[in-house]
Amino acid sequence: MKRYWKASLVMLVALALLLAACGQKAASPTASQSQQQAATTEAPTAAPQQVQPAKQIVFYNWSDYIDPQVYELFEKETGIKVVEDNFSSNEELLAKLQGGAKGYALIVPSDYTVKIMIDQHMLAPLDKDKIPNLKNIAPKFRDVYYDPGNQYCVPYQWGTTGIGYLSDQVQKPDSWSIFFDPDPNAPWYGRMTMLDDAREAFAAALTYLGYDINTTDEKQLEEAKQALIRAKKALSGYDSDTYEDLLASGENLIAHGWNGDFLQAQEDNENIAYTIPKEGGVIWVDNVCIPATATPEQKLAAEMFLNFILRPDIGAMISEYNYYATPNQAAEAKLDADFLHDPAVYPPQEVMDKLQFIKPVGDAEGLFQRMWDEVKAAP
Ligand code: SPD
Repeated sequence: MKRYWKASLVMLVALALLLAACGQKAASPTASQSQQQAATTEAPTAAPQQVQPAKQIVFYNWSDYIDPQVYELFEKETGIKVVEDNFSSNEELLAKLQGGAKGYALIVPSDYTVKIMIDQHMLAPLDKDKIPNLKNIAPKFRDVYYDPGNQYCVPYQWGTTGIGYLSDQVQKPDSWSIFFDPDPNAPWYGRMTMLDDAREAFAAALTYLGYDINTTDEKQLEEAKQALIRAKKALSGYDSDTYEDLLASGENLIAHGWNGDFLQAQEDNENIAYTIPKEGGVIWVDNVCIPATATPEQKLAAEMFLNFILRPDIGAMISEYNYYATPNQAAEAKLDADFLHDPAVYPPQEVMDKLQFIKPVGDAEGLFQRMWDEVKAAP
């Protein structure tokens, strides 16, 4: 159900991007000295003009990742409308912005993609004076390798990548072999999906093979590619947006995916379960950042939104909706004990020890992409 409200907004996004480009402004509040300066760089001798926040901003986000009520509350409080557009993988987000897309005020890259974007000067540094609620971020999310001191991004949610399944029809899959050594006679053969995501798909295959998920060794990557091609025969498709719904409806029995998405889908089918195979899985942190292409007006409105979602009540509302863990310790304090003790959200230490972060691999990103294209093109 959650995605239907969004479908009706799709048409609005194009219009919103257009309006965003026009730099429309909301009535209040006023901006800081530093933004006044940014807005007047073209005419340094002229009297500084006050930057007003944009009336409407576009948030480029993963699907089903925020409670739509957050937008309503924010608009009520500030007069600023947030319109959402969606992407399905970090690589799609990166390619879109590298391709020159403008008009987005907020984006949600994962850890390794934040690093790539910072290195490529694609993000605007945050004006922390505008985001006092940054103090709510838990210390371990402040000095992250990809953005030390949260100079560019606000940590949004964190989670894991593993396997979701219908527990009334499938025994708990304890190994990635369910994908990479598929049994053609199993009832789930042809009723499984994998994420449509190069780095995530290779991470699953490399973990199964016992390799580092950030390897750049061509022989290991070739082995992983062959494993992915073997798995492909047992899949109904690659999907990063509706895979949990396809489980909930019973169309599929097993899916590679992100923990919170499966937990959300339990609202529609209580038999959905989530596990991290014995070989391990991926751990990640998604972050909300402002693209360097944002206008001063969009940036100010975006910083107001960042401060809003960092409020403890709003942070808790977001986790209650998307079932992902929050890096916001003040919000965490407001969440139910059941949520905080759910091992599918907060894996126990022995599972945490088997999780790896996807990291930037420099020039080898191209190798991953080429091999992924070969997997996608394989019969
Ligand atoms: N439905 C929202 C899912 C967000 C997942 N982002 C995680 C990306 C890790 N590579």
